[in-house]
Amino acid sequence: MTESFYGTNQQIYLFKQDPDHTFRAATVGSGLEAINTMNAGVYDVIPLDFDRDGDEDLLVGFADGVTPLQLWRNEVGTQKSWLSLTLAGGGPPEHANRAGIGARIEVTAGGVTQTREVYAGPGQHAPQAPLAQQFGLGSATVIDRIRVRWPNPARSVIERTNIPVNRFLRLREVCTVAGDPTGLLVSRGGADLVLTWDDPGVSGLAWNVYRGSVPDPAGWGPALAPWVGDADTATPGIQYRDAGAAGGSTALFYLVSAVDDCGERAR
Ligand SMILES: [Ca+2]
Ligand SMILES: [Ca+2]
Repeated sequence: MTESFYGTNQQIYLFKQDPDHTFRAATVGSGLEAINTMNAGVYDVIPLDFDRDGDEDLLVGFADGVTPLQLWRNEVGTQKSWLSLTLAGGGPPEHANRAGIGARIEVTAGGVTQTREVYAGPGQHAPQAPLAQQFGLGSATVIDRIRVRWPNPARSVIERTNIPVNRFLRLREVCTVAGDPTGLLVSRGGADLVLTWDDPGVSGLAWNVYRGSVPDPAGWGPALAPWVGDADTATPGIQYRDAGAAGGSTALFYLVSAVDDCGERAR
């Protein structure tokens, strides 16, 4: 999506990118052509997710001096998968780049890698769009990898893998991985085993539940249930129900591990 400021054109254009990286015009039929028929002179277009549903809406300004700002709500963006990623730079206050300006982000999902750089102001007129980076992920159900290269002297890199789609994620340049759960209990509910642990009330925190048939977790497979949250707000703590597990004849061992935007503690 772009605008043309030159000459008397001053119109908005929407383009669709094809897999071969070329673009084709998509303005007609998008609804945005109504902006151009006003002939008010499109002056600035800022993509921003004002309603916090995960897709980019548009704030449109005009050059004629009388037409008020327009806010165009995206009603189709969340029909596909998405990610909203915000960076938080670390470091001492006098040297910090909290917004991560200059960071390079690569998001890989569904066999496609998208690259973004966080920047301040797009040039002429220099309006500042929100710093959250929106990624459209098509029909992907999981993000294979997020890679951030920070603009610090060492160009340090962080990576996160296997992250569910459709979420607002904040990644920090310097992180301390969340601790272990407290108050972990296993109880029997019919044929199921129910794990319960304390909810520390920290936003952005989720839990991976692992299960093995031997005591040493080193030999276990991937998480039985990744990114478990508090789905049942009526019951204190966080619950995970392992359906049918109580009916088996073998011993089961569980491990619950906190995972946040810093990743997960090694086990
Ligand atoms: Ca939106
Ligand atoms: Ca929307």
